[in-house]
Amino acid sequence: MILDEAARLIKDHVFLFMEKKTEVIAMSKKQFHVAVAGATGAVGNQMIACLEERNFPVKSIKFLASFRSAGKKLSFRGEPVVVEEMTETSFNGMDIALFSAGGSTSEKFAPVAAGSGCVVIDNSSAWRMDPRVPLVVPEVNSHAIAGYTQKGIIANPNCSTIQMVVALSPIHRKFGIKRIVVSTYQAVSGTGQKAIVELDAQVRAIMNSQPVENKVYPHRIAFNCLPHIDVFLDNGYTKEEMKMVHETRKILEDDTIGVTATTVRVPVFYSHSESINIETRLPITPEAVRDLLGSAPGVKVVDDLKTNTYPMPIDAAGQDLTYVGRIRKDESLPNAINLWVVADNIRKGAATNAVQIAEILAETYL
Ligand code: 25A
Ligand code: L14
Repeated sequence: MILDEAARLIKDHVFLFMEKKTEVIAMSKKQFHVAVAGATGAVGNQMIACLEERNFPVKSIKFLASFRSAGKKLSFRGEPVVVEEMTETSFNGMDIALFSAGGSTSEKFAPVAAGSGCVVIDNSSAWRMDPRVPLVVPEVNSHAIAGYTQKGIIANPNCSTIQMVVALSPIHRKFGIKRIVVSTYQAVSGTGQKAIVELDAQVRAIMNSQPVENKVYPHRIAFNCLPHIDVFLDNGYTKEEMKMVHETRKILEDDTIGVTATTVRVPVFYSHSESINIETRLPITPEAVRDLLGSAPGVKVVDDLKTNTYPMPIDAAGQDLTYVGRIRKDESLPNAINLWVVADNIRKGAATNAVQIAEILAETYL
């Protein structure tokens, strides 16, 4: 009894001490005025969730979208926040803006925000290849964030590129990747909220023998695959495929890497999957890759054939890690490996990556 009481007292004391300590840390931590542009969209929604979950040091929050959503109420840390229409003056007094409102919106408003002293972390493709704009995946090239001062903008890479470089960067550093051949199996959520609604509606219509409508994609996506993501370019590739080529080289800071991609839309709601084949300069084995990725930041190896264990979109959805499995030798070439890589395109592929960048920016540079 007495011992119990003593244990409780000690516990209370330790608890009190810990509480005091957290208070001191919280007080000494800088806090920031944060704006989320495109707050009502599929990615914006998860950006808000990530800021909450990761306890980002927010002093004030502002949710921006188009006039269509102005006046709508969202919540942040349990408090209601009214969505405002994004205008030229929205960023006055803000420190950091997370953008996910489409390419043309970013093109117009990111420089406006940066001009008013607010650092932009942009999720669109508008600024990614601008040499004055760092393109960042924190696990791979967080040092590049320092370059934000040139334009006040940091670009978040394309979702398919992010998960690929998280898995391949450790391999590239150790074995030198010569060439990447990648095919993607991309979820509809990449296209935004309207595509999530379209897949859902088409599946219901088909199961109920109703007529099927397609407005977002040029063909039905339910029970189908479309080898077509973003627009077609003059070289016969899609823009999504060429983003994977150019962005991978920029992030890995190596223009000698050959990349060829086929990007495919599949009827999955969340998480992109990728079949990746790499050829390396140095001899490589599946065991070495498994070892290396076993301790790589942001990666989880899920690869146990005996129990039919491999990464799948339904398991990756809602998670922040990049899952790698089916690691095996390409028997058609001397130094080559095949892998299967899966990650949540809205979380690590967009929102989580952007908030991770914001954390480093806030902690180290602001
Ligand atoms: O322009 P792009 O690059 O081609 O981008 C296309 C779409 O891809 C998504 C995003 O869709 C975008 O619209 N997206 C962009 N980058 C992405 C990425 N990296 C990405 N998806 C994944 N990964 P979304 O619908 O999920 O998000 C759009 C958000 O942007 C806000 N927005 C749009 N135009 C804006 C703007 N904000 C400020 N200024 C502008 N000019 C948009 O807000 C949303 O938050 P909203 O208020 O326009 O939409 C809220 C709801 O209204 C519905 N809706 C959208 N368009 C229309 C509409 N309703 C009627 N008519 C319309 N024309 C939607 O259902 C939305 O939920
Ligand atoms: O970030 O899946 O460049 O339709 C644009 C197209 C994200 C995914 C980007 C899609 C993308 C997207």
